[in-house]
Amino acid sequence: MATVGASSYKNYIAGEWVDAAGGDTFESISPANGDTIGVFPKSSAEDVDRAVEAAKAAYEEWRLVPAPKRGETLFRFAQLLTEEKDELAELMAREMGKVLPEAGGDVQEAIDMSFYMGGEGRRLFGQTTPSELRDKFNMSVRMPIGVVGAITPWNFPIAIPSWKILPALVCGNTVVFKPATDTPLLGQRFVELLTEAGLPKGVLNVVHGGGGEVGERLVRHPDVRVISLTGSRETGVAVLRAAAEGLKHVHLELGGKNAIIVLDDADLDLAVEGIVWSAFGTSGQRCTAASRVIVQRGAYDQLQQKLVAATERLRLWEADTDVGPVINKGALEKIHSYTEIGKGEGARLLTGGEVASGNGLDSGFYYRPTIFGDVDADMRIAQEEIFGPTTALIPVADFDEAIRAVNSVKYGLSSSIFTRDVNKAFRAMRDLNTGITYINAGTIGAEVHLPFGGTKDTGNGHREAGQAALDVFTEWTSIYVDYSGKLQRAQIDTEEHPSP
Ligand code: UN1
Repeated sequence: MATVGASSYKNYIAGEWVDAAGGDTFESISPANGDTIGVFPKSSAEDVDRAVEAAKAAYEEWRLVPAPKRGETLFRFAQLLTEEKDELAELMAREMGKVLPEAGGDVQEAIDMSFYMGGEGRRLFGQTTPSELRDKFNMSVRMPIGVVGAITPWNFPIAIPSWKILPALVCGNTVVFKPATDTPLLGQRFVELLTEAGLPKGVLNVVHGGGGEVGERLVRHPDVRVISLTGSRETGVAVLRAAAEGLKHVHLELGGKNAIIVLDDADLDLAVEGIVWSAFGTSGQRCTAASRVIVQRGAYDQLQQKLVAATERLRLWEADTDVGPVINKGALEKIHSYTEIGKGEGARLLTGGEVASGNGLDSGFYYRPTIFGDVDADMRIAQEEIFGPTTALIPVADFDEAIRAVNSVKYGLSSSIFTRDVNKAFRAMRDLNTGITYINAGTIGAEVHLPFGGTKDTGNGHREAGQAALDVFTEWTSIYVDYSGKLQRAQIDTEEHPSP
């Protein structure tokens, strides 16, 4: 694997690559082997202020570019991403630790989003509707809002920026982007390619650095009208509080504690494949990862045995890796602390439960795929987000208890049910309180043209992706055109009902 070398990178503000005003830097480290990927500006409020000023100035022109033309920039971006897909996937494997096929999927998601949102440039539909008065025309039109602050996580370092930045741009907003400090080079490449696709100066700016300085200032800056954040519940609450005084639009995509239900009548081999993919794909570091498996007692023993066997076949070392490292040392420690918590709560550790070493893994942050059995639905390992390759098997008596268990957590992102009973499948679609539900598939793998997001503490009622994303990045203007040539007062000068 080629080494990137510790090159230095800069912020991108008003079309110029610039160092942080304070001159501080931080390093991006590969979770696979500890290599330094690059050195990045550790920015402060001053850098954010400059970027917001640039975005604010660029907005006045960008909002007037016809939306289909804004969309064409996204089509070019999709093309560039396609050309660079392999290079980006390899970089992602190094900087974030995702295994190559999944890294390719992450980039593909951004390509799909770019085509989808590029097409929105020719839709952005509003409504026309009859007036209650004669010779009057009514319509509602989507309008851009202004400067958007996009704060993105490291787990989908190309896909998630695309979910926020592309709809923001096609709607006519300008953007200040703060990529995660664990994946700044991927954020940088994202901005370079989008710039190459033809964005005017100032329309997209990137400011590297931590949430405490860069994120905090973005959220509080009076000229930032919209904040879109994917992160933890705690960060989401802090952002909402900080944004309250400025009455900003805040879109939050937060935690998950997603569950797969396996009923007695399920195809168990299919269920096992779905669980392995959902629990251990991306080393369990997806908001949609399945960290609970709720199994009807009749299937429990067989499912447990098949699942443990399939999990123990997963490979962690370099060639043909199935499961990559977790993002950093802190994550490794947190994941292991939950193993201790699970043991302490009386759950049965069936496999894993330790840091993986040997085979060249010691210089990275690898954790063995971990399964707990005989877990109660109210244990901490079944309630709290772990964000690692750990899942909990929860035995239940029947369908109703399974639904209650899924809904017993504070989050509501993704859920799934394996059953051959169509009636139960439809009841599950109605009764599972999550923003995403799968039937006979795992909990991961959302497609870009459907709304993405969750209920309860997973967010604050918004969705990204699909048409729903447009609601985050536009405001409605209702327009009334009176062509009667006289004053017509709504609700007063309307006609009587014609008599029958
Ligand atoms: C996330 O983990 O924040 O549904 C996003 C999926 C992906 C997106 C996950 N397409 O698994």
